[in-house]
Amino acid sequence: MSPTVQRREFLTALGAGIVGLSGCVGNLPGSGGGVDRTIYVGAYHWGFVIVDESGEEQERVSLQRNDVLRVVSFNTLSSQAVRSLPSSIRDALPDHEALEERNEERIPPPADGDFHELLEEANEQYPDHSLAIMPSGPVHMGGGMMMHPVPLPQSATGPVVRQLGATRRGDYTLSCLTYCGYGHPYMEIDGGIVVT
Ligand SMILES: [Cu+2]
Repeated sequence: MSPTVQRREFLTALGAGIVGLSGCVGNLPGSGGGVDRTIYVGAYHWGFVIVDESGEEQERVSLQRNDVLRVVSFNTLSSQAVRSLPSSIRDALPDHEALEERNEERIPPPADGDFHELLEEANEQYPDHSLAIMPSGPVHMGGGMMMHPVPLPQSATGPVVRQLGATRRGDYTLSCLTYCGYGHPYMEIDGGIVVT
């Protein structure tokens, strides 16, 4: 099993039971103070789009140790959640065709069936995602920045906001822990956040 698969199974098995690791300070409504960086993370079939506050898409987010990161995450299929975002963020989101093209660049083609059909099927049958952030590489319980899986259902009425302390240097992976069809195993960004 790859480290990624192990990590996913591990987190899926423990679910929300792993509270208490450093870095996850949960939902702090109204606590705008102390945030060093805000990113918007859109989940789609089958990947994530990261947009910074100025409306620029980012491949990677670099943080300094001890920065406080605010993560605003949403499902790109959730029209209500998307509508509630600042317009600069909404405008930065690639359209569905552009996202579909990314799949073909990143994900091995299906042995039978084609991408488009599998995507339509996923949109209908598995429209929900989730987002977890965890240290890249094999599972370890040593702490570091961690965002426990937040559900990102298509039916959501708004984005989910979390704040994380970048307490430890390293690379962090964003991944979806909710089965969402053919491309689900590829729905992660390894090293999408780097703390230096
Ligand atoms: Cu997903």
